[in-house]
Amino acid sequence: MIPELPLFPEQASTMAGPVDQLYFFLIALSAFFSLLVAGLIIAFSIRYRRRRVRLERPEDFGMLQLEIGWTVLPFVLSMVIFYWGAMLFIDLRRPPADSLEVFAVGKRWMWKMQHLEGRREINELHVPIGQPVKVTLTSEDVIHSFFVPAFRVKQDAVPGRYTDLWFEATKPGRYHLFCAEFCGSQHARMIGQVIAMEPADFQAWLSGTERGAAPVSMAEAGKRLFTDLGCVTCHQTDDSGRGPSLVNVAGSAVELSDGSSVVADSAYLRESILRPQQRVTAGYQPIMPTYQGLVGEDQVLELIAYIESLRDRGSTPLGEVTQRKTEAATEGTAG
Ligand code: HEC
Ligand SMILES: [Cu+2]
Repeated sequence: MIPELPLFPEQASTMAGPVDQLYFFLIALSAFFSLLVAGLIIAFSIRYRRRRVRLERPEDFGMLQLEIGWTVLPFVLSMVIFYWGAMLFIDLRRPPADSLEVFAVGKRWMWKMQHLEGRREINELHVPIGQPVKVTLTSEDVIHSFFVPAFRVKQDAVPGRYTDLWFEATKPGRYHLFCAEFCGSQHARMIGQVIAMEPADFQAWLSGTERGAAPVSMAEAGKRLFTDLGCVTCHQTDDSGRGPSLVNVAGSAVELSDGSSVVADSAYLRESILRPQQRVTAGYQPIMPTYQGLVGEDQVLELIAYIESLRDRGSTPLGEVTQRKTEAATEGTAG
């Protein structure tokens, strides 16, 4: 009747295996040297315990080969650990270009998730298996941390900043989601689930058919906010407004009034909405009001999704909402 005590969480992502291999290698290496050193201490203290005989020529004890050996071996081992760890880290830090995008906002004490297609969830994240998923994180209050042990991924969600992590789930199931950064009295209850589904089931879930009405996409929701908050009064689809046109701004280089330039990534767009005076676009007056406190982080994400959908290309009419995921995949290197 002893309850099962799993020492290791299930391996449910493509990264789980490689992360565990490095971990076990480090454990084995540490165990080997710990036992070696402990064994030698015991063996030597018996062998060289104090006796009547005095050692005659202590200067003979130097051994060049031994010196070289215990210098070179730790060096090689630490380089192996470094290379292995660095390669894994680089893989973990770089979401593949064809990743599905989802958004998670930490808030004491819950996770608010958004899908580009519009479905929202609290403390649950539905994802398809067999496809990389990039989670963009931020926080409305303090630092939280998005931790899915079965996927071997963990990333802080920092207020005022976007961070991200990615994973590719390998088998359907429900996996624990923890907040791994102490964030207040209810921190321990800031838990949720990542639900990995077969791609077809995920599509059905995403389009909301199980509930009837199709959800409003993030870009559509952002477009509504853009009207409701009065952004349209200054930002038109051409440069006739008091503010610059936002068509094609996302991902492009923006000239600033101090002569420098900046790539309009999501962090810049976010700052432009919440603290417009921080970096003023060249050729414009700093008249844009701040929206800090007026919009939540999830709404900022929707506004950004809308701005990123504003593309002036070929058949897409200005202001029409286009699909962002496919664009991100084809534009990986363009910015
Ligand atoms: C009173 C007019 C006005 C309103 C309302 C306004 N803006 Fe602006 N906006 C500007 C001006 C002027 C600039 C350029 C100067 C600057 O960077 O502050 C600007 C800059 C921006 C930029 C940076 C664009 C670039 O090319 O660097 C973004 C993004 C933006 N606004 C989004 C918004 C959003 C979203 C809203 C609504 C929530 C909004 N603006 C409401 C006037 C406005
Ligand atoms: Cu938390």
